[in-house]
Amino acid sequence: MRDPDQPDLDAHPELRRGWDRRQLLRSAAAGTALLALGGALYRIAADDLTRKARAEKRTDGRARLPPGQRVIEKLKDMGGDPGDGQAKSFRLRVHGHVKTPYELDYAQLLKLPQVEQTADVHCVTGWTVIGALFKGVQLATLAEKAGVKDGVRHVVLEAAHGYTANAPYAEAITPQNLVTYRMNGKPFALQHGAPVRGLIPDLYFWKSAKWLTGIKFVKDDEPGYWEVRGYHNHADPWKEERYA
Ligand SMILES: Nc1nc2c(c(=O)[nH]1)N[C@H]1C(S)=C(S)[C@@H](COP(=O)(O)O)O[C@H]1N2
Ligand SMILES: [Mo]
Repeated sequence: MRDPDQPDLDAHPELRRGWDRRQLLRSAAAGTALLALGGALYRIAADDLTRKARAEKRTDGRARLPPGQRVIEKLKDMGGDPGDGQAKSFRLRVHGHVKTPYELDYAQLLKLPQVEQTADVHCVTGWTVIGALFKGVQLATLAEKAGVKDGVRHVVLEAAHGYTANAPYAEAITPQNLVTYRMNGKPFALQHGAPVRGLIPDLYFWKSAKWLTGIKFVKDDEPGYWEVRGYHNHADPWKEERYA
């Protein structure tokens, strides 16, 4: 059917250029509106997730969403100095104040007891990703295999190019803390820590070292990369322990 606005272009061919141009502008404007709508839909979905998470409680009684956080739909790439990302060159050194230090390659890591569990992660910049499925090995399993000695109070996650993050030993060996190589069934992209990253979900996300190379158990605390740069040593999102 003819657009009711369209002039009779057969009778008035001189109007064609103007009309075509008007159509072009119209469709461009429609495209812009669609893009804006796409962005708006994305925001509405995230706002819904935020509202829903705010209304929920965790099984430990804490609010699902820590104060000052907003839910987004996928991890943001927060940068850092990447490792080579390759499973074949991956080595994890488990050491420190332990009876039996050891090193694992990727295949050996996969031979240890594996767990798969959902977790929420909270970035200090204010975004949260909820309900992601992570697969890996519990820090507790690695600790047990090393035979952690008396007096150990802290764990240091070590990563490529000297990045480190510290956590209290007692909080690191609870079941939700992993070295992980799958998120929602997929390997981590390089920028998200491939092939293996740490996961300490109940502390701010900078504690979850990407491009993991080692786990060190220590008696005396060793504040990590961000902890010596003004960020809180403990980093509990529910207490908003963002900065020192
Ligand atoms: N090795 C390493 N791990 C790191 C970082 C880093 O710079 N280097 N950044 C941390 C910070 S500040 C955050 S918020 C998360 C971000 O992870 P993502 O980029 O996968 O979202 O990784 C953490 N792990
Ligand atoms: Mo961060």
